[in-house]
Amino acid sequence: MPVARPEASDARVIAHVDMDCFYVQVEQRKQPELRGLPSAVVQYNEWQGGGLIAVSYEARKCGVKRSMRGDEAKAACPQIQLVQVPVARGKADLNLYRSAGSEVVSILAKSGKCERASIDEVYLDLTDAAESMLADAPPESLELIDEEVLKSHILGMNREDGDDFKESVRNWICREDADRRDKLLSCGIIIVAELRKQVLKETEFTCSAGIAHNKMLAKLASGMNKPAQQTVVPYAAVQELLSSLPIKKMKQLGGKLGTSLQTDLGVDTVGDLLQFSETKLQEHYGVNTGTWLWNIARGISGEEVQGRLLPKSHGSGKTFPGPRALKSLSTVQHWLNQLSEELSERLGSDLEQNKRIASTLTLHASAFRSKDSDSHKKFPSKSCPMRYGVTKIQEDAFNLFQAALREYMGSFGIKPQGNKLETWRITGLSVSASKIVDIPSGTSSIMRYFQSQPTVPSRSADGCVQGNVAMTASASEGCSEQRSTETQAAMPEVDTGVTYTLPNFENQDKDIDLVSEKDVVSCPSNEATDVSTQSESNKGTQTKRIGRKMNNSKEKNRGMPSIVDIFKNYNATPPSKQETQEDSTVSSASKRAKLSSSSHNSQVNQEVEESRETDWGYKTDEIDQSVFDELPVEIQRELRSFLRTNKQFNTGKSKGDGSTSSIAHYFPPLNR
Ligand code: TTP
Repeated sequence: MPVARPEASDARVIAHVDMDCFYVQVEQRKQPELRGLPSAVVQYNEWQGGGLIAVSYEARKCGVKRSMRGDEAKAACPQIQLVQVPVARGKADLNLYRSAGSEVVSILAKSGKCERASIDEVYLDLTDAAESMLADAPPESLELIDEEVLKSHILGMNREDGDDFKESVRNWICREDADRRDKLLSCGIIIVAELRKQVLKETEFTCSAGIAHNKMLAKLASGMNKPAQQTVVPYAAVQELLSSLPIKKMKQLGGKLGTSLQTDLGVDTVGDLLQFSETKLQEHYGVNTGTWLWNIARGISGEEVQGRLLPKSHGSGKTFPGPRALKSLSTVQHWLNQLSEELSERLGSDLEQNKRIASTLTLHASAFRSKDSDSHKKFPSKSCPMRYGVTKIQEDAFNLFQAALREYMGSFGIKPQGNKLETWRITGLSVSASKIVDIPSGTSSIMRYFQSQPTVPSRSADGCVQGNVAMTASASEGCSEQRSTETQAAMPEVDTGVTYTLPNFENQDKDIDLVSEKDVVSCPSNEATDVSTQSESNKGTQTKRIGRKMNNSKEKNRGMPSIVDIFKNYNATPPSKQETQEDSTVSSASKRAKLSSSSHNSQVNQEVEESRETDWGYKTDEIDQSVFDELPVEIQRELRSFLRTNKQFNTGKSKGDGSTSSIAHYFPPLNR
């Protein structure tokens, strides 16, 4: 079967770097006496020695597997050292591993475009670096080639019997007659070997890598020779690699789509797909999926390495297997509170360190119904706009859960807590924050910042969120993936901290590995679900919120809340330490915004007005003029007139004395 020539992207040099038995290495760095010993990281000790989540290569040699419990691992390998994963709030605390992953990312990111794909995986686009090397110091001109380079596994490399392995690698890398693609790959091999050595030197961690012309092939290759090795896929070796690759081993084909390919089309390996035309695959699986399948059969993937060092979403999850399944609303709420607390903490750090905010909160759960013939019915995932502050996240997460539960139970109805006829059990819960965006500088950021604080969703008598439950494309995040529910179920606990991009599929429901369905529970006062459309969606709401105080100039802004209204209701006094710890700093702003939003109650408004003098925590005459340069003219005008009525406002030039205050000072989260 002829293989179509890939696009120009085959001249790219992409690496996938994957840490070896990562959590074990992190623990070994903490306790160096564990190095070289069979060891594993476990969660929980109370049942059969806890579940293994990471296993050292020494322990793997003794037959220890990740699927085992601690007791089983000890039976298989009596000398195994089990290290308990850190625990906080009754669940695994992965912060140690997350920051160890960040150390690695910061080293790798110096080499080119870098995408953090998970807690311990990174993609690098090394094309520019490889091209520079090829131009300045091509491999054949090098007198000395590092040993680490010579240990590389090059797929399809010809080697006569008896040829020295390293010598063969050297010859392959230094071929003068190689085509440009292979020459670029050779440069990639040298660069990646150097990077891996650097990572080892600076972090004490070993990693493995795949080097190829695209992300898909690089990822496949990185797992082929572990630990501490690198594997290369030259263009000429692609067909052979894919012809023997079981279809289910391919990313995104481990679920229903892979099963369908096996049973409906009799496809066992990725290479088997070559026998089907693009049209045929499209007929079966839709246009996008069909084309994607046709491409992967040929090793073609146009997926770009995204310059992203930070996670695309944050999540906190926990599973409750077997007898630990949750069966009452109060225990669900307890765990949602713990998970929300962790999520809020991470959102707070992200805001503080990276000036990023998340726009969507999503609740996922796995469940079963005890008296159910349709026990495989999925528990629906629900999303709503993100409100910062731990109590708000807890409240929203629980509301989302109840809305989802109501839908899940359908005609069964939700049995009240304590009722003996309870018909549901929760085996996994997770809350995640997605659609994370940078806070842009300037006023619009401030407006969006406040606009993203919707009012509290109202509740019905049964405590469920009111509003239409509707599937929206914006909430389904077709391009992002978190560890699938299947994976979560296999894991004692899951960190859903990092997401990465998938191709867009037309028939998402064909593959269980893809994003699970997500509905949006519309919060009555703010139905925005997408950052880009959020301000549009908020117009009505915001107009209502401040309607009582609108003047003509505000009306020109059609629904934009006046910055004066925000300031009026905003306590700029830095939050106390206690507040900072317990509640993201956004919450104090949010509390004010919320107060404003519920200002239909004139008494509340009156109180706000009365307390303004005391709440207003900075001296208006200390505001630097330059602050206003960041604002649009009409807002500058509005704000000036407000300040004039309160204090004498100096309309002169900026102080320019170095003590310049910034607008950020009035917004503690930005300031801190
Ligand atoms: P992996 O990269 O899948 O595995 P690993 O680094 O332990 O081992 P390998 O050398 O084979 O790549 O996962 C990275 C870390 O994520 C792992 O050390 C522990 C954690 N993890 C879980 O907590 N649960 C899981 O189910 C998986 C797969 C990983």
